[in-house]
Amino acid sequence: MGASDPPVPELADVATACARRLLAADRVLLASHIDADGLTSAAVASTALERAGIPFETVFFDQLDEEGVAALAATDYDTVLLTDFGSGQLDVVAEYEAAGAFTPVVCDHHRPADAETEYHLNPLLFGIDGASELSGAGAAYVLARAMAAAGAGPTAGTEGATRTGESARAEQDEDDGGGDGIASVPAGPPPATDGGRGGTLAAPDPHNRDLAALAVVGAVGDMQASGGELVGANAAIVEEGVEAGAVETGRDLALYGKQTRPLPKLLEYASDVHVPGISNDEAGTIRFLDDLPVDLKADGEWRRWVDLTAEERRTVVSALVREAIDRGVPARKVEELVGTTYTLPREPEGTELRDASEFSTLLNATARYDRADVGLAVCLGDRDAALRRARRLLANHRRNLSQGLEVVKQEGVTREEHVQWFDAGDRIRETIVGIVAGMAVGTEGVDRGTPIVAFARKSDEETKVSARGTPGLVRRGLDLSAVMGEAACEVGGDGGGHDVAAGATIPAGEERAFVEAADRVVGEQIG
Ligand SMILES: [Mn+2]
Repeated sequence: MGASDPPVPELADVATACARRLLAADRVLLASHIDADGLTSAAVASTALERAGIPFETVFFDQLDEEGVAALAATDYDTVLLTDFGSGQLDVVAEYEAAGAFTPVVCDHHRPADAETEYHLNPLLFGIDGASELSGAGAAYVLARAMAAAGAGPTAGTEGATRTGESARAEQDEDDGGGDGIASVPAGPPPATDGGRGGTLAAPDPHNRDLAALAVVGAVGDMQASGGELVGANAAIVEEGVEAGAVETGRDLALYGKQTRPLPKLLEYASDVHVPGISNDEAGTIRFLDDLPVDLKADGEWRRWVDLTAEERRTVVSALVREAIDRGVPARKVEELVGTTYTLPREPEGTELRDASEFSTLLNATARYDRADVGLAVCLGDRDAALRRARRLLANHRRNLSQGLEVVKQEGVTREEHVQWFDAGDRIRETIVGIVAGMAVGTEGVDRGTPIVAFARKSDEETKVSARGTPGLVRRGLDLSAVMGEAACEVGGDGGGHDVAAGATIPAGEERAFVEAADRVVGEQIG
């Protein structure tokens, strides 16, 4: 694939049209979603604008509702670029467009509302799955590539979107529900810092292919690699990133935290594949590692996975695989211990930024606490104040998670026939209750073979619901997106998400009725 070929041919024409519209603007208001995918979307789009010399301002919303669109319309920007949202709100956006408030350029991967607009880049309109094949950041990357190509010289392009895509809906339940405010970030490049612009963006590519690194972080943060690797259009973007030297892929231990976690914690905290005697078992993990011919410490500090030699890594992986088989873990699960990893080679080894999955977690930690400005600055290369702040937010996030897990351990879960549940009230933040529920699965008293439903107080009027399953349950037919959608609908709420993780918002006081409905629907799916 050459640098001048479009990364996703199906989207080439619409991307070119959107790019030309943006390049013709005097200035652009960029609005994006507050989560890892939305932050990376904004970073990709704003870098492309900056490189094209178009002045812009960036704003974030945790939800683009009618009020939000009105706020965009109230500015005096004529061109508004929406990333990682906008399609689902197209009915509202189109009304403002028709009234002459602004020209929208929508770059999204969520299910479009029943309305049309001229500049609408969405994989679902072209038969590409927006839940597994292209993220918001990936769509922004397609746009950024088209902007580089259109800026370099005219390319032929026609429009003519047809609706052929399957509907999809992003997971709702990890959204930061913190407020309905609009978070504004100053226009232009990040403030100059002592270190200047660092990391991936320190070596700009004339074709914007270096931005693939951020697109990969967004896709991973959007849980699009949950099957073990990125596929479809995402994989094409990975390939471009590799060609540009901004991304590396490899086969390695598929556990979270290879860059930053102390070796025992890497294994102990791994929850995707449950290995009895190691997962959630501190003493067991140490015993397991102590038996291996690998030094666990260097200069009195725990070593991390990145500190191990290739030989040592092989030793640990084969011992772990043997242990898993001996402990009766099914072969299919054992295979999941090794997967495709996405590394950002221009970021320093041993930092969160080096690993796409750890990078996305760092971004989520800024987003969940209403600090989109911090996450964006890190994406844009600030390796000083913003990175320090992001790390503090992540440490705080981890503290909140472990306190949340304590709440579940102390209060326990209630078993129904097909689901188990707990109501955290306001003892766990509603923005993290889904993650806590996922972490609780497999701990004492919480069954791994049953979906878990968690409630947390959102406001006096509303309760947040999060549900988590396992890949094994999904293979048996569990679809929590449908469960959350149907059960929420029955009690006057709204829900959706992924098959393995989903969420809903319901009226306060309807928790019991919701559990009954969810229990029934899960029973229909896997009973
Ligand atoms: Mn997204």
